[in-house]
Amino acid sequence: MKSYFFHLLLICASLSYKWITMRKDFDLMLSEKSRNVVSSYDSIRRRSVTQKLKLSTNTYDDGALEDAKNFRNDPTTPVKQNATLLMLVRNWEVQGALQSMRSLEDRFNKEYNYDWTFLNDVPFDKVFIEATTAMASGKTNYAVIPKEDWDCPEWIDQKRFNQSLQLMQEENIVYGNSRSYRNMCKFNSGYFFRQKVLDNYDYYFRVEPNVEYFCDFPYDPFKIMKEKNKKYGFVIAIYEYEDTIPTLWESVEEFIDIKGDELGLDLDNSAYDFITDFEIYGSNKFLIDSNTNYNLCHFWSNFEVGDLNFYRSNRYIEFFEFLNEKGGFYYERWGDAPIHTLAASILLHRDEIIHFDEIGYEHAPFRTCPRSYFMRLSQRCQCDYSGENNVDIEFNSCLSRWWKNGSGKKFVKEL
Ligand SMILES: Nc1nc2c(ncn2[C@@H]2O[C@H](COP(=O)(O)OP(=O)(O)O)[C@@H](O)[C@H]2O)c(=O)[nH]1
Ligand SMILES: *[C@@H]1O[C@H](CO)[C@@H](O)[C@H](O)[C@H]1NC(C)=O
Ligand SMILES: *[C@@H]1O[C@H](CO)[C@@H](O)[C@H](O)[C@H]1NC(C)=O
Ligand SMILES: *[C@@H]1O[C@H](CO)[C@@H](O)[C@H](O)[C@H]1NC(C)=O
Ligand SMILES: [Mg+2]
Repeated sequence: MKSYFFHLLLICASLSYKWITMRKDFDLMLSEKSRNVVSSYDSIRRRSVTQKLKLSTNTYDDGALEDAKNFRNDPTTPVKQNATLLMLVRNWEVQGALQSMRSLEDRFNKEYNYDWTFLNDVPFDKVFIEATTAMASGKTNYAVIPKEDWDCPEWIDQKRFNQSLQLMQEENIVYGNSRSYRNMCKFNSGYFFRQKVLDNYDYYFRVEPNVEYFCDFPYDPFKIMKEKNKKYGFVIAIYEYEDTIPTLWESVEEFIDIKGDELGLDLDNSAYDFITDFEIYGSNKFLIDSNTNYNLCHFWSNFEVGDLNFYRSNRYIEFFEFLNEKGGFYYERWGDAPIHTLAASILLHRDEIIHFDEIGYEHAPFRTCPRSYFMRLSQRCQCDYSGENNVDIEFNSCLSRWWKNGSGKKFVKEL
């Protein structure tokens, strides 16, 4: 009994000795590892290339603001494109607007100082104007939308409209009972680009309240649009709720039949296959619940960078007016996301649409965060790339369809 106890003691002692030495090796290993990390990422930090300050609004250094001013006057400050950041927003959303601005300014615009343009169906109040002007690094524009570009048109049958609101409410369709949401969707589909305040610009970058940009922008998206001749840029593509657009696709097919030749549409070189391909592939066996030949894929338009001249074109205006006359913005609840997507996929060459792979972004409930470890480090990303809210390769994302049928990833097409 005694020797058994003694043995046990010995075993314990030797085990804890072993544990202590292991622990010591581990610490050594760790510090060596972290030393390696420190030096191997020096190139990413670009300390030797640029001395410029990483200004963030939570800085405690008063002097930082002075340095930032110097940086802005630096003659090497990047060239600006003919573009504006654009937000349609309500006065009471001011905090959400500031949150989005803070994020985009720090991650991108503080180096470029692009103008901000704010649109509203009622006049902006003083609090909104002062707070957003203070937050912006560039000039700010505020414009009120004319009633005829916003309100429900007179030719809409109010009785039928009322019934539709009622029915969609009963079916629990998101914003199904909202009149103003319909005005907003119609405005964003057919009128935003006709606002006088935008006449001075070629490109817009749509921003919504309460969104977040997770990474430093590695480039100016406007410059990419201009130099690569892109007309529409997106980051997230998902499936639309069919209940909001029951007759949209048949209207689009009718438009193609009636106007296609006259407008010289070239569906073979467009992204038509992106919106009509139903093939299930990869590991995501997602059954698309569509009753038409439209697979319901749409670019999530709360983020978009676009060429205003595309919307101003005869093609787009004809497309919009044709659909508007159907009344679906009110009798159904057509969103601007499927409208922009269908237009871009039918009216443009597929190479004129770009997926901005490097931009981390969130509009609840979905986000996109770069999967590449290197990219996340080099762009100082702060986002969780795992989990199902990072939609890119989840079942409800259309991104793999874009890779396959857009101008996207070649290797997927070669499978
Ligand atoms: N001025 C104004 N902006 C609106 C109105 N309704 C929506 N918006 C804006 O339109 C965009 C989309 O609306 P939001 O409520 O975010 O819809 P969701 O993103 O589809 O859930 C946001 O930028 C809103 O601020 C409205 O009645 N008036
Ligand atoms: C539609 O509904 C509104 C508000 O509920 C009501 O004021 C209006 O009279 C209704 N119009 C018709 C034609 O039913
Ligand atoms: C910017 O774009 C608008 C609209 O296309 C155009 O009228 C204007 O001349 C452009 N400005 C510059 C400086 O190129
Ligand atoms: C789209 O994808 C389908 C299915 O993989 C393929 O047959 C078709 O050729 C693709 N179209 C384009 C334009 O890439
Ligand atoms: Mg929103």
